[in-house]
Amino acid sequence: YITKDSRYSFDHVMKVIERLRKNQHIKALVADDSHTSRLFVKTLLEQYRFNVVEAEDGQQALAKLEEDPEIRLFITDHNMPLINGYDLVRMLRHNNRFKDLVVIGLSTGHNSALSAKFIKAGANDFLKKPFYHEEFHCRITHNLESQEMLETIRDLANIDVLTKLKNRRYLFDEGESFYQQALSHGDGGGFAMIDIDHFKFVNDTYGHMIGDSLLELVGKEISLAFPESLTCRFGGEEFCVVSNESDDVFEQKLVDFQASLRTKEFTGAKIKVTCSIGVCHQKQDSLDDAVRVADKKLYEAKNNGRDRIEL
Ligand code: GH3
Ligand code: MG
Ligand code: MG
Ligand code: MG
Repeated sequence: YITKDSRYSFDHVMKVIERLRKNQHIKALVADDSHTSRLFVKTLLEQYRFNVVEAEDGQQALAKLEEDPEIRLFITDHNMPLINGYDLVRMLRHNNRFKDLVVIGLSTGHNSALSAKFIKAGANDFLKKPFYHEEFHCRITHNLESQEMLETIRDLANIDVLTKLKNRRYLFDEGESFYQQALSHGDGGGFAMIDIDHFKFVNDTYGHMIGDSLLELVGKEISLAFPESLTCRFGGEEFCVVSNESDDVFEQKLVDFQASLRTKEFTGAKIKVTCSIGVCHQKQDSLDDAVRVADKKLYEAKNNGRDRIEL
């Protein structure tokens, strides 16, 4: 893959080395009923430093993908017993869990419509056997890099840069389905809005940089306090939590969080802060409604003296 072609620049070689370094952390699954074919692809992938697992038929491949979320690259033959490669790709693409899996189809060149079928079904790419090794490498690298770029862009769009919590955009795009799912699981579906008290005072007294690092630290505390929930930075010094736990468990966690925040000293300046919390107690039809209710409760918590929870 660094061929004898002398036109390759130093930059190109460095890029290849960087790619090989990343590949070490990527688990690839090779599905092929032919032992020889499977071994051949596996050996090639191992030369590129991938961590390779194998499947002998479509059903085994599906089982391995379902049980191992670390598999990020899937190279599949078409003609296999139990489930063929094309049907397998269609099944995977109907499951949101596998939306980030890079899938490359492989087959002998008899059926010229097969590559289009694979790609229409959602495969990232397709190669006819036998293939030129360097083309195999280029296509895999190209598809992995596109996928990685997509994930970076998605993170940039959904994650708050300062606190690394999900942002408001994510809350309104994806939060609704999280909320509905939580509601459907028995007594989940709590929602809380958390606002730091007198945060303007922190900025005015210690400066915006310290204010920023305090927001970062509070964000970290929130993600630690509600690991099962969807935690977001709603904006400014306001955070929110969509819970999929029962009301009792959620409310206890809110009480504990508020109490622990009271005792913490943040940054080198040993700043202490408190927060007010508004909780949407009754289940609402939509996340928008839950936000509205919790916001009103938060306003009450502020009016009733701050550093308190209103249910
Ligand atoms: P209250 O107890 O009523 O919530 O008072 P407060 O001062 O926390 O609320 P207010 O809404 O008056 O002020 C919020 C402040 O948060 C003002 C704004 O400058 C600051 N803020 C918002 N976003 C950021 C940020 O990203 N970094 C920093 N350092 N400050 C921020
Ligand atoms: Mg086969
Ligand atoms: Mg505030
Ligand atoms: Mg506020």
